[in-house]
Amino acid sequence: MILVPIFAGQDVAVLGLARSGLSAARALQAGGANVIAWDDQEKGRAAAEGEIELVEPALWPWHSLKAIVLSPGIPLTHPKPHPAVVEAQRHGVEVIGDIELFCRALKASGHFNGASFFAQGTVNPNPGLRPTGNGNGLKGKVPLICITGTNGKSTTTALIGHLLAKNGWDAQVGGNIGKPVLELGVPRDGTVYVLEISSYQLDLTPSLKPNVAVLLNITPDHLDRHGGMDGYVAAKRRIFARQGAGDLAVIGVDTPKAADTCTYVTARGGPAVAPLSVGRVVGRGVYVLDGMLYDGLYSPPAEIVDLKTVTALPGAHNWENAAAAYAAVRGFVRDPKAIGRAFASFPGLPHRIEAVGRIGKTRFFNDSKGTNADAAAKALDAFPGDIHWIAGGVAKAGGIESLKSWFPRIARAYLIGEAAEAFARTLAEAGVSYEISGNLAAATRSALDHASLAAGDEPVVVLSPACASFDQFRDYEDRGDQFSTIVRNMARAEGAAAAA
Ligand code: UMA
Repeated sequence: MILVPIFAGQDVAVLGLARSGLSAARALQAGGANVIAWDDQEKGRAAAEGEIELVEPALWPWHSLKAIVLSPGIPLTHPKPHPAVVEAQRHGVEVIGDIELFCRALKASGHFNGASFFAQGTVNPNPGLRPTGNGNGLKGKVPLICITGTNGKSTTTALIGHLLAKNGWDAQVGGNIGKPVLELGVPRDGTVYVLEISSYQLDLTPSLKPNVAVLLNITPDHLDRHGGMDGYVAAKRRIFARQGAGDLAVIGVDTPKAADTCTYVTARGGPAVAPLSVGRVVGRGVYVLDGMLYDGLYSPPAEIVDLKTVTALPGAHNWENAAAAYAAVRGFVRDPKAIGRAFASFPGLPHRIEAVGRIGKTRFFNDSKGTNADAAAKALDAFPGDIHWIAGGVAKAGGIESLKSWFPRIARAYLIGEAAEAFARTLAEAGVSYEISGNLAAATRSALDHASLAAGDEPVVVLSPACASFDQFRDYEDRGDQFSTIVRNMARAEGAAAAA
């Protein structure tokens, strides 16, 4: 755990007591703050019972509070701010998140390498940089790599952690990916913090200043929480807001809003900018052509790794993640080929087109992280056809309209959750076979029954819901775990071994 001593002896309130909030309350309390906390749900309060003082916001000492630490899932501005946020604003109390606490704690400890990790104006001036202990002169300064984007940020974050670890660094990976930042290890020689940061977290982290900031792509998502697309783009751009000379901005240019951001950051000046593309050559950037990753940061461009051989990164959508991860770690490893070699041992991530079993000729893939249409498109794109698609939950704006070009690959759809009726209408109009299965167990069973009878050799059942999970599950991980369990149980019942 990372202690947060910056509010020692002062009153701080924590709102929300799940992963982020509970870790923040503990880190603040261990750092000497007078912590009071609340969760609107009994379950959240129970988790802190006996450990943190529970006081409901109506009774908070607003005149002495120094800050409110808000969990990222609690509305800050839209659809409407949580009443405690309104009250905080009325009393001039700042509202921040756990990653802001992390940044301030590191800065206060003297560990934070706020500037000049890279020499000014260059992308990779220091290929000799190695973990401390090998004499790189960092002297306890800890680099910070932050990753955001609509899709692919967890895979990219995990991949960056993997590439660094394989090259001798103590990569501490956390943030939106699941492990709260304050639960990461304390800095030691060779530590690099690698944080996935959501748009919600960016809104709560005003002093964030990553040495390397990665923006993968921007497509519509979380619009209700940001009051529309402009608010969402503004939140994403905050990752670059405090970067300056000596920092690096890695930006995908294949979605228009991210490409605009690349132009904006370049024009504004400050960090060196490394653009990324899949499908076209970008000057002073990293790009992928037909699966081959090229380092074009320097001249002449160099072939680094054929991504088609990397089994844990299936589908072309992963090529953008790979390019971003390579660009982000390029300055940390002397030999670029050593980065290329490390891709092969990447184990992949659960819930992202994860192979979870086979029953007879039917293979099952858990892509529960496909919480919006764009992410589901990536999963549908990874298979040529004969797809038995399980979808539904809490729909995002636009539903599955944007997936029409993948509909010919779908043998049959199995719809669950609140979105089932709306998705059924879209599929019916396009002449796609579907059923409203209701729940995940019924959908998976029916998908197996239909897939077993399919004429093709390799039918696939893919859970890629294009929806949030909250109507039927705790979160997308719970949904994916339940799917894997259902598949395993069916395999056992069928007398078949569920082998990934
Ligand atoms: N709560 C209230 N009042 C409210 C709303 C919620 O008290 O009005 C309470 C809930 O009862 C609950 C807690 O707040 O106890 C939930 O907080 P949270 O939703 O922030 O959940 P955490 O477990 O703390 O997880 C958060 C991130 N969650 C969100 O951003 C929604 C996790 O990202 C992250 O992994 C974790 O911190 C550790 O950093 C998840 C996510 O879904 C994976 N992220 C979104 C995404 O990727 O699309 C942004």
